Amino acid sequence: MVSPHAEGVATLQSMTRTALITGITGQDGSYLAELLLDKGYRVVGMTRRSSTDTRERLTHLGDRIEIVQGDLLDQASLVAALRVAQPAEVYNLAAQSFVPTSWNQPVLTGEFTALGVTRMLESIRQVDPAIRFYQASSSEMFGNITESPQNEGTRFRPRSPYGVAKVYGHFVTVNYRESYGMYAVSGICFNHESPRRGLEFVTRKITDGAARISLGLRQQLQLGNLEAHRDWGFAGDFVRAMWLMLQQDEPQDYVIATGEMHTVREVCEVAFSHLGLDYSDHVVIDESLIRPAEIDRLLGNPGKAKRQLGWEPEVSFEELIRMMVDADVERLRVNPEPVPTAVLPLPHNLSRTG
Ligand code: NDP
Ligand code: GDR
Repeated sequence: MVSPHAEGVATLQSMTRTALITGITGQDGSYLAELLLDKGYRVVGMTRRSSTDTRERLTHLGDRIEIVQGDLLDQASLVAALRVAQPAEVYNLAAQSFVPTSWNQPVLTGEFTALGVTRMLESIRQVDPAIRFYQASSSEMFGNITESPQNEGTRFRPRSPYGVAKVYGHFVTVNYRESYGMYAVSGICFNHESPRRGLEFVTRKITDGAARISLGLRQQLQLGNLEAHRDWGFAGDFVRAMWLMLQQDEPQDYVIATGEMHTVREVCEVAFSHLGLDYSDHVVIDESLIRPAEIDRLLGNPGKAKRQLGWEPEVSFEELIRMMVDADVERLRVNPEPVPTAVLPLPHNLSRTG
């Protein structure tokens, strides 16, 4: 952990700072906004125009945050957002973040998740190159792993259009740091989850499914590869690392992970047993959910973040899954909403959303 003194000093320094968060309506955006508000920041979130309200994860923050419109596809809107917000720090969390969708919409994924990073970096260079920049990089970049656990020096061999796009975003961030001396860093984050995780991602799909089954709202849960191994942590812990990365003397990239690996099957075991159920009575394998190119195992080595940032995760794997199950049971008890309409499978089984 960072020493109480160091954290206190950094908090004081940041009291009047403004942060611009892209992707503020997403899981991480909501936790990061909370963290920065607690530290005394003025928080401005960038959202794209939509015909429906996407700010569900932010309602509890009321008018404590400000919103500016902008889209990663439109550079002029990014320049305008920076001019209006005048941030000292930009956290670029916006992306097309669901891996299966990236096989169906590879070009759009590249536009958002790869070129969107360059558009934001160019906009910063134009408006105020002193702005500190955080890029949300991903363990998906490691793909077909060459060593385990993975660290900052491990080779990238991505296995999906999403992973490829994130590699581009990662290297262009490094490049702007090296080319222009900008404070631009990349957090190579392993999977992180929470009760606010999107319903199509596997942990939330399982905790929501187990909660529904326990309440008699459904009987079965369809899943893909139960043997996939991932290093899962709590999103609330991970956003602390993002902030710490922008408070250092020198800009550097860090792996953020728990250093523990579990299988999708273990997520099922913990979630269902927390509700007194046996997952094997309810989980069925749906071949269409198996990915065309799977990553079997990902395990991070957070040693550098621990040593240099004083960062450590505080929520264990079991605590995380139980927290998510409890939140889903509570939510569905109050409002037993129907299972969302399924998305029709397209050829090659590549379109199934969760
Ligand atoms: P989410 O999918 O929950 O949120 C993605 C956000 O990006 C949403 O706010 C979405 O807005 C926004 N967005 C998408 N496209 C655009 C666009 N063209 N212009 C502006 N905003 C856009 O992701 P997470 O919070 O889970 O993840 C945050 C970031 O971290 C992502 O970049 C993700 O790839 C990366 N990451 C996540 C990990 C995880 O385990 N959660 C691990 C490693 C990396 P809208 O509400 O309008 O859809
Ligand atoms: P991931 O997360 O692809 O790692 O990307 P996801 O939860 O979608 O999948 C994790 C693993 O679970 C297996 N799996 C299933 N996945 C989904 N979604 N639905 C299923 O039914 C299912 N059954 C088994 C998958 O095959 C996979 O192996 C997340 C995203 O947040 C990215 O944006 C981020 O970069 C990475 O984590 C790190």
